Amino acid sequence: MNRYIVVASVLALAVTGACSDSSSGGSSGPKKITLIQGIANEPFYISMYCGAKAEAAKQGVQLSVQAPAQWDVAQQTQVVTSVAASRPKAVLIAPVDKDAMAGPVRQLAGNGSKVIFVDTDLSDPSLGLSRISSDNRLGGQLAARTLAGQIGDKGKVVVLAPKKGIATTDDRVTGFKEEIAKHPNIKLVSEQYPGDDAGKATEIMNGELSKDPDLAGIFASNLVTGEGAGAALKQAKKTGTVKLIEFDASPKQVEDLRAGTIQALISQEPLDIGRQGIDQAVAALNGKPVTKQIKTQLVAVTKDNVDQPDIAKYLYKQNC
Ligand code: T6T
Repeated sequence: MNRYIVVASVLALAVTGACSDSSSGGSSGPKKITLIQGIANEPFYISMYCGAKAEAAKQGVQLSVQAPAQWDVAQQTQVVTSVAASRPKAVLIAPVDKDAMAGPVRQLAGNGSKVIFVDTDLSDPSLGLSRISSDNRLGGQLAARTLAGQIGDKGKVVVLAPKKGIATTDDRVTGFKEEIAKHPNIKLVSEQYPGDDAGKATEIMNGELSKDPDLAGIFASNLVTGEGAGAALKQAKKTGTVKLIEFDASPKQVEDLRAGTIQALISQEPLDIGRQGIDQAVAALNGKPVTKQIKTQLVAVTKDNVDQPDIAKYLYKQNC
């Protein structure tokens, strides 16, 4: 998809958000906050925006949203540069690389914006007033235990993550490997990084499935790599035979869970991450104390519990 079309559509969303979110404010108008997502038009970040938007309306601040079309340092840097120039009072950002985005984030802070990390963050602990995310390492461990249960605690497994250097998925892979190491009859045969690209993930998984026809399980550490892994299993007619555990819970992933392509989803609470991001930004803007680190909930969603009322908040939205 053309990057400019995507960015433009996200900006249009921002304008809508701005109109409905700017109901209150003093003579100088409502405080402006910008959310910079990791990638545009993706249910995890759409849900985060929905949570932030609702909270911004409650708090009387004006929220806009921007995102790169792809999970890409250069594209997100461009977005950050233009946001920094507009000097919003606060920025909620999900940096696409824990080291490479440090410079652009410093630029935001240097221009006077309060910076809050939502979902991903940076290696440099001095940056960001607050960091709000799932406990991703714990999520990786939960994925490994869930996969072990699905494959009878034995067999070959593969782990997929978009790329190294993303704070969240790095932690998920670490947690997954830590837990798998405790299961002597499970062998991690491959760790693959296709980029945040479902097509490439499918290609790589096709190769893995031919290399190891007896593969028992796959852990796809995010929505996009999961989409690719699911497609490869469908092409190879191995759905249900090779057990698939994925992070996230987009409408498409939930559909695949119900159909038996996916055995479990390790789902996050992106709405809550967005909500708490706004709360932390508003606290910082009002000179109130902020919380340096906030961990939101994770849950393993299966075919058996997907319709339980307490699971609904873990299922992602396609629009607000
Ligand atoms: O898994 C989420 C997010 O938590 C991660 O940081 C990047 O990938 C997703 O956006 C899903 O595609």
